[in-house]
Amino acid sequence: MQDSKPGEDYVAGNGLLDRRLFLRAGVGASAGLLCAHAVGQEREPWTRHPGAPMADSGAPAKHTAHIKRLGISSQAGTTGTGVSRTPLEHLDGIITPSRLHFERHHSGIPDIDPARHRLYITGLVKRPLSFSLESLLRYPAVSRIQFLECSGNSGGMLAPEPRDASCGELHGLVSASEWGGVPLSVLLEEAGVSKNASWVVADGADAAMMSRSVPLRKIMDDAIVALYQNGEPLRPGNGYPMRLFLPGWEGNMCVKWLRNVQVTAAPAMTKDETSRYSDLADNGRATLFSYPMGVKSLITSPSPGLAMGPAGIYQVKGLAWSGSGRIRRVEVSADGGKSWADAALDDSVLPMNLTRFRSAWHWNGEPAVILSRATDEHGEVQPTREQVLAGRASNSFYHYNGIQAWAIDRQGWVRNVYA
Ligand SMILES: Nc1nc2c(c(=O)[nH]1)N[C@H]1C(S)=C(S)[C@@H](COP(=O)(O)O)O[C@H]1N2
Ligand SMILES: [Mo]
Repeated sequence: MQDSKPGEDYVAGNGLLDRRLFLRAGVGASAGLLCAHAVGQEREPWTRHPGAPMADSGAPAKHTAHIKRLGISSQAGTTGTGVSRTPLEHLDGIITPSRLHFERHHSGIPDIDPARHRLYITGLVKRPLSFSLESLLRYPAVSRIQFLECSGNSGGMLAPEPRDASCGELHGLVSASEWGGVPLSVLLEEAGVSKNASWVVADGADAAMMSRSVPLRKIMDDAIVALYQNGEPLRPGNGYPMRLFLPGWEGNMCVKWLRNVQVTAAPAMTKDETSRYSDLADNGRATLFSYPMGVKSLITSPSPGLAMGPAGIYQVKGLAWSGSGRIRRVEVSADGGKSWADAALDDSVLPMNLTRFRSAWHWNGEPAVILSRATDEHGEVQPTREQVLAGRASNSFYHYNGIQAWAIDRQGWVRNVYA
């Protein structure tokens, strides 16, 4: 790319550059990307004395203390009945550090004694069984990196006027972890599932005793009783000592503090599946169960709260995911959706996981609207906000996966807009 100017690499309107731009050697010098300064000669004070001792647990750098869960809110009169969100705009890669995984509790975090906790398998089985944590640790296990998304994530995008909020505040009810544990099929096979069984009802050991019905097909396909998250035992807020994990399916079915799996012939219509999570249509009908989360993407940077610097070359990066499989493609637009260019996907494109995408953009310092649009391996394309809202009842709330637009003004401030 000797001597070439950014203009020669434009692949879509308003300065979008070839996605491979950042991968080429010498891009810094040739594309005017240099932000580095000349090498200093002075020896810094922290190089003059021995550093701090070891610690028995790691902690983030004190200078990154602003990177914390966002928008923590609890129902009036409670402290643990609500949500905390992942600060998506401050993270890179595809794994959410466990300390920043979003939380959604219907009645706080139970203080479970792992020695007393049991997982029961009951109902339409030949041998009802119970498992301690210790016994589960002896079963064959698997681990996979997969996302978890609350079906209420991005519900704020239904507001008639665009909310003035950050990427994490709007969309931070999604996180991804390496989940490790025992396939539930292994435990059910040991219990011996009866022929007339086709559902299970899973419930948790919290005060809400959250319970959901899950089709047996999904359970036998890829459900796990998760014991590990990012290599360590689950954190209490995410289900310690064990939770149900259903890859790609709405978060509320991934019952935390899993206590009972009752095998049944039909869904139980529990309070947690009749009072919530149905999708209401404007013709008065409802889709009772929507399980896999839709194909979705977001630009995490630039995004509100991360002000731009001077005009020049920027990395546009974000996340894309689909509850039905792998992400095949992510396109980015810098002209409000008039033209699009393919983003580069990081190496790890895993089924039912967050995929990191990146693009290069030459911002000319003028107002711009940037968007991303994902397509999954089945050809499902992320809908626009308008398409998501079409046919929905005005009080319908769950499963929002519309295209997100961020507007950038001349000062470099970024805000949420409806494009
Ligand atoms: N027992 C129990 N399981 C639960 C919940 C709960 O309140 N109690 N919340 C559900 C909801 S609505 C979501 S979105 C996910 C959130 O999981 P996390 O807190 O680990 O992010 O857990 C689900 N499992
Ligand atoms: Mo949820």
